[in-house]
Amino acid sequence: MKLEAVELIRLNVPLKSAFRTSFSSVNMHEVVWVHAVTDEGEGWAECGANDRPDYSSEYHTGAMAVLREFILPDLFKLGNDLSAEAVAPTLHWIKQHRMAKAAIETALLDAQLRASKTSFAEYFGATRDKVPAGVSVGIMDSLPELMSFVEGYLNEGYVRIKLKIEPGWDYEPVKLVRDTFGPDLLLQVDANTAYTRDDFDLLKRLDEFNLLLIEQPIFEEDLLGHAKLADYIETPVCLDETIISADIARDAIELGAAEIINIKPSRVGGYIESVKIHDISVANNIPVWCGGMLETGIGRAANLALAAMPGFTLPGDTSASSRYFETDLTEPFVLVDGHISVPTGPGIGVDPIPEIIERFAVSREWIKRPN
Ligand code: NPQ
Ligand code: MG
Repeated sequence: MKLEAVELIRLNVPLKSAFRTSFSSVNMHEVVWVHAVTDEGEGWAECGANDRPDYSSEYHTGAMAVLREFILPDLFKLGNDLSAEAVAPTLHWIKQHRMAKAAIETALLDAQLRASKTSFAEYFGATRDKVPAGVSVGIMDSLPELMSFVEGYLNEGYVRIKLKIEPGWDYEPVKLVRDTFGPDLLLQVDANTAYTRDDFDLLKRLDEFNLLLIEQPIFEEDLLGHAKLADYIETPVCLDETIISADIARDAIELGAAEIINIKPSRVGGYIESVKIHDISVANNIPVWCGGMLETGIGRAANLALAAMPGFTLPGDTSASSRYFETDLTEPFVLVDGHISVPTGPGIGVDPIPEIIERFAVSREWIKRPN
């Protein structure tokens, strides 16, 4: 395969309701798409970076710059020796920038698999044609507002509720949701690193609610702190922001810092590394689930294929398009009896809708193979 050109598209997609976490509150989802044109066909992918370096060190304009200045020049140089599998080894000299790397690796994987008429699900060895859907519920201004959203999602059929927490918004909302919807509700929390080692006793109080897991309670680089917390509380500790590679996943598991792992392909450098983390986790009996970055249909399609792999034994943040958007930029992903169907078509299995791209695009830039 040979890379001919890449289009970087910036899109501003309004959210149906504000999404507040311990690190931001947004009502517009700004996203970058990577559209790869090769001699074997075209591929599409979504960059997981936010517009600000708040979830991770990466952000839109930074990701576009590293693609433009370092990543794409190297991939053009590969000529016909390019493949999705060649991306990570070729770009190994570039430190971090995993979300930027993941975006081009995924777009090339989409082009490669569309050409070979293979779906992402087949490429990953997925074993399910639909996956159970959880939903991530942001921090709200009041408990009644939270309850109305949670009730709405349960009425839609979501099989698992994830509550965003932060100091001052933790024990009460969790207690109210557990007491209101009962002991059988699959319930978990996500702190996005909002607590410290001084909060262990506060976090231990959440043990009374029989949560599936507590996600990323403290600073992402504090592996030992998560291992100590895992020893100190009953609720399983799940890592998100910390797990940026298969090597870190292996160490976190060995240290006892990761009892469950949230796999986000963009965060770990792509789907090929995600499969490695899946395999390491299965080998160590560590459950994994597919996390989300508020993806549009282009990113959501690929995540659903990954979430259909055998080791993804917990419901993911693989929610329906309607969780975030009035209008998605591909055919919408719809919740049916708490599940979402895995695309079966070649590559990611969905196509962007040109007129909707036009509605939300704020910039489009082509980077062509140098002569
Ligand atoms: C998480 N995802 O699991 C992330 C947090 C996140 C579904 O909770 C814009 C603003 C994009 C906030 C992407 C979910 C975001 C965002 C992800 C929060 O930690
Ligand atoms: Mg998280």
